[in-house]
Amino acid sequence: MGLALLLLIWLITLLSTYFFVAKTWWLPTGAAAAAHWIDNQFALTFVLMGIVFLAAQLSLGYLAWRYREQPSSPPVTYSHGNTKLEVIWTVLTAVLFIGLNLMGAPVWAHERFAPADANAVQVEVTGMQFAWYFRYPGADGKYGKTSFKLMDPSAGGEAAVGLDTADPAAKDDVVTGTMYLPVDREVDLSLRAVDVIHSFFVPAFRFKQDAVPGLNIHMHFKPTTIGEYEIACAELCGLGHYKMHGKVHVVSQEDFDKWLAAREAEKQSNRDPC
Ligand SMILES: [Cu+2]
Repeated sequence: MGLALLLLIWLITLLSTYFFVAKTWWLPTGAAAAAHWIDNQFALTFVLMGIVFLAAQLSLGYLAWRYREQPSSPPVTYSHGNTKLEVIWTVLTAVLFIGLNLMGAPVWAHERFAPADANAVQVEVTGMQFAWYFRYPGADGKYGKTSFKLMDPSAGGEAAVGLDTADPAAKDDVVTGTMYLPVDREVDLSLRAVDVIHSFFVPAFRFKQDAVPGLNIHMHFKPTTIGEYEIACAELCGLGHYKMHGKVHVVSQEDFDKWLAAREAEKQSNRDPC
């Protein structure tokens, strides 16, 4: 029985370690400026935790076999444990976790607390059950007013985000269902939610942030590779959560300007039918 336990524990341990080493299920290639920092931190965390995991599970298997019941085994006695060992592994664990946190904090804080580049492109992202909308402030660089009283998710587009069309600053705001971003330019993101908490997650950018009703959360990041990437909602937000995804197209500055101008023209022609 002791031997069977040892083999079973070692088998589970080595099999689960294999999937991490072989990277069977892994992150997509990083496509944002902070991706390599986050990947390095991720790898370091996995290696350190992997060593602890292997050492703990392999010893567990060994000890289950080493102290198996035998005809010569003495009667069981109560053991208090070893205070010194407990103190040592608690301190080591604390050093490991606090150390990893301190190492990761600068990148995390930079995206949130440092201001975005002066030439950053402004995009507002609004999450609602179960879609994402993206708003660009237009030529004036100013977002028009929005109001929760005007929000009508069933109408989609501008009405869904509650745009106040009477506000002059709203006249050139463009609201779309697909996100376009210029490559190698920082994105000054404003995150909002209409109904419940959603989470804006772009795995390729290593970017994830909750969108909370009543809050306007500012963050920034910089896409570095032209391509098409998936946006997912990473917060269980209701029955349709599984289909709450979108696309972000990272294109050249020229293509971005063309795309935005076309959306702007589309909006103006819808507004003044003649
Ligand atoms: Cu959601």
